[in-house]
Amino acid sequence: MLERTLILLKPDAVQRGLIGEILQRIEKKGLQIVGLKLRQFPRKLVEEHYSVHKERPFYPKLVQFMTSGPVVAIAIEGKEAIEVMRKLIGKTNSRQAEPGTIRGDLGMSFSNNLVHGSDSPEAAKKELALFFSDATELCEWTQPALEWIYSVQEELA
Ligand code: IDP
Ligand code: MG
Repeated sequence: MLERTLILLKPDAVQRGLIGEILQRIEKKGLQIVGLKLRQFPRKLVEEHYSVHKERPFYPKLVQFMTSGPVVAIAIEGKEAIEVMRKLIGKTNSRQAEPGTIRGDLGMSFSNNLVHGSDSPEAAKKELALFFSDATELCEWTQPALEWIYSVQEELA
């Protein structure tokens, strides 16, 4: 019943020294990190990741931005992790994103909006396979606080 999602800390988050701040928000929420790496990802991989936006006017600049420096790729696990992370991240345009969200608290830009989060189970599956193609990079483990983060009887039955 636990779900996985792919999160990227975009080059602006890395360059602005916000890796720790954003990871802390994810951990504090009670989501579990099952994969984590920092890398300047190849253009081909980024193009494939954003292929749904291929025809959009912002696509070339988006690919350029996402390959301009190191990115942190994170595999996250939790109940309804995809939706929970999308809420934590906030609206795409950081200026419109609600206070309390990552984009709402930390950003001012539409394009340089700090974080990517998969938007559906299909997207999560595809994106996790792209960024963690080697399954040994993902760890199977159970956080000790799991039964305090959730009600075991109500939520993890
Ligand atoms: P999302 O990241 O909130 O899911 P998407 O619509 O999937 O937003 O767009 C992917 C990324 O492309 C955004 O996070 C943002 O960096 C960039 N982007 C999307 N729409 C625009 C736009 O209208 N102007 C500039 N950048 C955009
Ligand atoms: Mg998207």
